[in-house]
Amino acid sequence: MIDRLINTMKDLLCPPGSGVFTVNTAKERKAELGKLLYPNSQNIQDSWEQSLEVLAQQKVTNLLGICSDCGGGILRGANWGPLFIRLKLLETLSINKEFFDLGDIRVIPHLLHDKYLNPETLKSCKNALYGSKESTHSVSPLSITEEFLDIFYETHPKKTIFALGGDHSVSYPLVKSYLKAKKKSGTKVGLIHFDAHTDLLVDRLGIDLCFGSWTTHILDGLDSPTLCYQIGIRSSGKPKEHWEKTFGLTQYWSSDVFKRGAMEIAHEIIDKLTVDKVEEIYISFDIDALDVKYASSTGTPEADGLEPHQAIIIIQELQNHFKLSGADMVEVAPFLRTDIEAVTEPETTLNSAAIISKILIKGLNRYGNL
Ligand SMILES: [Mn+2]
Repeated sequence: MIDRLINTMKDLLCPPGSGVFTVNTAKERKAELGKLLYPNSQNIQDSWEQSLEVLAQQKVTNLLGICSDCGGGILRGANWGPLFIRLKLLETLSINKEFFDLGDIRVIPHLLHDKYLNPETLKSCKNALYGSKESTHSVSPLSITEEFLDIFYETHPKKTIFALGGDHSVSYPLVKSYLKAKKKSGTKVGLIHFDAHTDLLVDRLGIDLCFGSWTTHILDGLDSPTLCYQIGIRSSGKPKEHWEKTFGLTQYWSSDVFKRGAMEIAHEIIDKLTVDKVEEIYISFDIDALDVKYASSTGTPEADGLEPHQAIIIIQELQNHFKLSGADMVEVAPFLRTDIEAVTEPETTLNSAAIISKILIKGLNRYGNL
């Protein structure tokens, strides 16, 4: 079982920071990350493959990069999130001992999900990724992520994943596999979704799994949509009541957080999840939940958003009451920026993402990962 997982990882994943298919772009940054993760290595591919052999014994959470922005569609560039956020985590926050790096999902940047592909394209992409047209592996980033995580959780049901996106569509396979695993172990879970947007379209121009529609389709996997809480919403064509009535979830818009305070909101969610007998939670964090002052290097920056400390209070209070057993940080696009006075980008956005990622990683490590 463990061998099967490691062999699958060698097929479906690549070394940390290598998920964007490129020859020269950001070459120095990749080398820098390689040095930080494998200090004495002559060959990153070999060092990464060797490191996978000790996965089973690791007691910390597992970091997974998904460099896909094919599910985005306004300004792309979140494919660079995993490389840049890792560097920030390691260089500024020095937390290399607090996570085990699984590497990045292999990404064909033109693909989203295998269900959108015809048989010829599937075959030629299988050939490109795995050297055989007859391979049984998936080829699109969302499909590969789900395939990998299903085997990961089957092999190690108590281990946790902290994922770096990618546009927000990557949370669809991340949360889907997580929910399947939790259902199997009989664990009741809630989903906490930080975002400026609801991501509750049924489809966008006919595509059902994208950054604007992933939440709609993940609700089916929860015991009840009432176990989903969205925080930080402010850019929406329809009022809160519409979304709550249509989908059955609960929203705290960023104006609610400013009016009532982060602590009060956190405790209202905690009380409701407690009544519903939830044991564990997943937190999906779209960086645009934060105000544009703290996060402008993203595809759809929005004003009037959360202050980082408000998000942190809510995350920490939730972690004090429920086991955090899955989390992601998405939509950080370091090559994008909005010109705002006195804000240096992408450093500001990367710092915000790294600080919140660190809190999520510590939360995931709190109850062990074995
Ligand atoms: Mn989102």
